[in-house]
Amino acid sequence: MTTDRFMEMALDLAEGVAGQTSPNPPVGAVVVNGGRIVGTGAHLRAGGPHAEVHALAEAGEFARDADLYVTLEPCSHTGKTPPCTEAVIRAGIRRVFVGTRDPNPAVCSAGIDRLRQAGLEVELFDHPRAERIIRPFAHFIRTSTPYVTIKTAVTADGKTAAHTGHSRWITGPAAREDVHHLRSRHDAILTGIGTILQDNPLLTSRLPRGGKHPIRVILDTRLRTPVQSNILTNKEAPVWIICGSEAPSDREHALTQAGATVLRQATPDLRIADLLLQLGERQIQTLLVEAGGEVNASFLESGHFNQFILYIAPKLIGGIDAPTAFGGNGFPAMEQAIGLTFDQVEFAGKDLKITAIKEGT
Ligand code: AOF
Ligand code: ZN
Repeated sequence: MTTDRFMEMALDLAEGVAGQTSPNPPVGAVVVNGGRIVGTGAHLRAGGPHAEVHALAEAGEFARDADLYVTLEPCSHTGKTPPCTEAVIRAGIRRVFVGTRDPNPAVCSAGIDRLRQAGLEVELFDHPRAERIIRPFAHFIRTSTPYVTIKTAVTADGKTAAHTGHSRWITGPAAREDVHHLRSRHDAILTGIGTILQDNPLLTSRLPRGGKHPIRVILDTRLRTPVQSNILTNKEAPVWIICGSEAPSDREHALTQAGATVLRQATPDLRIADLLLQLGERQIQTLLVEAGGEVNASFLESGHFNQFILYIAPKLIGGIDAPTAFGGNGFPAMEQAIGLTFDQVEFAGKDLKITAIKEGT
């Protein structure tokens, strides 16, 4: 294995815990002594030991004079846990390879400086994968609001259903399983009351070998969610319902009795900016929007999203009245279009999966 391969391994470890560490970042670490892997670790949950601490514990005495590969700059501050820099120095590590700097202002560069000052050799990779993995954390640290991904599935002519409303299924089994992975890697999933009333979804993550469920969030201005809907009778994950200031209080009572948490906004109509602050306060770092055209449009038109994941099925359905992924009014001219950068293009079975990042995010 070359040195980069050890970093790739640390990155794999970090990717494996994406979605379970909020509000902390997912981080992986590998300790290598004389070309042998002597310790591996990942940050498993906020409040628990950091990735380096797990990897050093596994390495024990073999950490002396060894190299440490860590996807994120080791922390130099005391948070819920003591600084990793001191543990690294104490263990006798000689060289540290860092995937990317920690955007947390309490750490940024101070971790690397501390290690160098103690005489360790530090190499910063600025690795694109390491940067991609902590994008949601970097956004959350900067804005105190979740990193928003809008996901949609369309036919090759851009429709999300037939003109009759029929939509099961647009994409094939591989793409649908990929969506369940996506759900399990998010802290929360959001849909609108329209989707609840029309599709009666569960919004859980259903993977062949299990997966973490996201918190389920419904945008429901007037609290029309039926207490008998699948999302409420299924207790696998919490349900948070966001309503406007004038939503009836008897409905709030009924839904609370049914197990939901009702979060009321200060205005009669829902505001996406306020929603994101409400979710951020509750430590939601990543939000997956799986909704219909109107909710998608409110995220698009307010500009409050970061990533767009598009599954395209090799099918043509046609129809001027067949819905598309974004409703609303739309922007009047091409100069106002929201610019995207295509980050990844891959196959999911027979379907295409395009991951795009909003420009300026
Ligand atoms: C690392 N390794 O595995 C992680 C780091 O409250 P604490 O003590 O858990 O600290 C959280 C902060 O530590 C978090 O905001 C981020 O800056 C850094 N996360 N650092 O060296 C890790 N998860
Ligand atoms: Zn740390």
